[in-house]
Amino acid sequence: MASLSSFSYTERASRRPHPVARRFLETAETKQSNLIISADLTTTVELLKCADKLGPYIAVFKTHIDIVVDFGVETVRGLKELAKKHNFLIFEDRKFVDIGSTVQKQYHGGALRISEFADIVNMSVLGGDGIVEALSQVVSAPNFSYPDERAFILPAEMTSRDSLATNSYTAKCVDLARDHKQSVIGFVATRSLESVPAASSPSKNEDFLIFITSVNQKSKADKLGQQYQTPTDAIDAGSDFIIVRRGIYAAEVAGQSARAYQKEGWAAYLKRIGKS
Ligand code: 6AU
Repeated sequence: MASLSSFSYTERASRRPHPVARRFLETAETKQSNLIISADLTTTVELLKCADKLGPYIAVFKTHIDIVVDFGVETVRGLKELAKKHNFLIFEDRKFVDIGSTVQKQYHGGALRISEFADIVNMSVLGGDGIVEALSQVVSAPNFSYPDERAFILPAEMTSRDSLATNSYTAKCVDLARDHKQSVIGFVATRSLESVPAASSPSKNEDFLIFITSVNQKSKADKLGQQYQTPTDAIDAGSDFIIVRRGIYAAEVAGQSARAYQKEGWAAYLKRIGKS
């Protein structure tokens, strides 16, 4: 994978990556934010309140839509309106993991209406490449039509202690992404995946986005095996977007905390591209 982490988001966007990747890069640059808030909230009111309050500081709003107890039309409408109002993208952290024909129904047209509101959603490739193929087919079908294109990312590593998503699994994710670059735009990982010994070689203009989760300014771990790194360490490790949940919620004033994460993530990015 060619190293593009020393280029600015704008430069990378201009190299004609996948249209969804381009929107992520352009949004980050416009908002001077590589911050993703992980909104693990369980009611529509809480979810929308969080999106409205933290919207100004973030590039992306990450949902776990299957934990919203009163999910419905209003949830989807509210998320879409707020995404427009604050110019952020939506990442549904659904981690699909079933056979192809099942995930097609879970993603498009199911009760959670994921294809309707999520710019990206992630999937685990535990069952092989059928899942990637299945979801790629959905978004490239002629009758699949939304104003903006959709794409997928692969959790290639996990931040929990003793994760099994390592070595050959991580390498397989890179190979699958290369085989499906018309729909896969990046990885959830703990670092840049450039040095992963994949079976395939990087293509010329390859630019997969790296989303590093489990980012926290103060904590190093939780009691259930979660392991953290700071925003600066995450960006230095090759992250394009940092995902934060408890680091922001745990603060007394979530808006101020989100601003602090935004600032640290952006400063680390400017340093990485040699502009600070
Ligand atoms: O900052 P936290 O620990 O409160 O929350 C981290 C968020 C949660 C997890 O479901 C998610 O990031 N996550 C993921 C994702 C985004 O796929 C992968 C992973 O390896 N670790 C992890 O925590 O919403």
